[in-house]
Amino acid sequence: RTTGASTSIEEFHSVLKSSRRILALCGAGLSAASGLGTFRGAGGMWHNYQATALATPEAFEHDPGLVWLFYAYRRSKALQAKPNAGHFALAKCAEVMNGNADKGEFLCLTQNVDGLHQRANHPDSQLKLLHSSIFDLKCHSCDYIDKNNFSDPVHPSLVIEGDGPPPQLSKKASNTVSAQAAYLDPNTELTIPLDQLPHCPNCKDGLLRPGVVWFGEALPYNTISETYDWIDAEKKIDLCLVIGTTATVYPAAGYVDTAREKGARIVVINMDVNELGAAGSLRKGDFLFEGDSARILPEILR
Ligand code: BJW
Repeated sequence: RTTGASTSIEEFHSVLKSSRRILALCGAGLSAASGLGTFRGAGGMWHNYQATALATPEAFEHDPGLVWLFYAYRRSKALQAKPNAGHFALAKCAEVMNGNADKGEFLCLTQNVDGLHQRANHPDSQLKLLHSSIFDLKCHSCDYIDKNNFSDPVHPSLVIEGDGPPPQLSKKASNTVSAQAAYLDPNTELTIPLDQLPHCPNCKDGLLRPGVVWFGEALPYNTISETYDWIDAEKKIDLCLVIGTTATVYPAAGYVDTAREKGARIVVINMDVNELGAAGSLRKGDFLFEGDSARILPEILR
């Protein structure tokens, strides 16, 4: 599926030099070198306890404490992590190209919610958080939203002990099939009693939840519309960098095909190129760099 793609950094540099509009789609693999787990594949943090069981509104409605523990753990890990050389290389590229008519435009679409792009000083206007931020909290019942809440623990009942995921998650995960079945059983006990979970300071009634985009939920309206404005501009896209993502979750993955339709060469940077969705079919003119994006991005974006 990757036949014909070039692996030459030299060749890439000469294409990069003449590129005026660059789109990047980032995923969890970009933050792997910062010590944060991915979702799928080898080392996928949800490998044992099914993404779909934890990242849906239905899961939250069924056992909010379990879902909160998953997010409290990831918030805490993200706060301890530092942006890596890949985040910095992207931020620098965006800054150099930003607002300079001669040098072109760079837009980074990230599926990551961990805040590491922002901490690498990626210019805000060149960064779209497709799945929002793990540091936003919102009410599950009313419109209340608390943005950039970096408190850790996020609530006294959500203290994360030790280094690994909370044991409640591992227990449910011991066998993914039966865990899923148990999970859907309305008679299972709640992981944390409702009155001990964070509640909305506005309506008082509703539970607070992580402000991320779960399966079945719409992506933030402004983010999508600004992304389409950029992509649909009457201009060619020269390059589409697909970094550390399986490109299997939509609509994010669809931007790779759209960029291709707008003339872009696809550039895949991934540790494991065997299981890629929308970015899997590379052809002549495309590029493929297999390995850690924290090592590859600084080399290719030099
Ligand atoms: C390295 C590395 C190293 C490792 N260096 N590489 C068709 C069209 C449109 C939608 C759909 C569709 N079919 C189905 C849908 C619905 C659904 C969907 O896409 N499902 C798919 C499973 C098929 N999509 C949705 O529900 C979306 N919403 C939607 O469509 O709304 C419609 C709507 C409109 C109007 C009203 C209402 C609804 C929402 C999707 C939300 C996804 N959310 C999550 C959780 C976010 C919060 C959180 O973080 O917890 O987003 S799921 C999870 O997957 C997370 C990620 O951002 C996302 C993508 O994962 P990613 O980043 O690719 O990670 P991995 O683990 O898959 O890959 C890591 C890669 O890194 C691997 O390739 C490794 O090899 C590599 N790697 N180390 C470089 N060091």
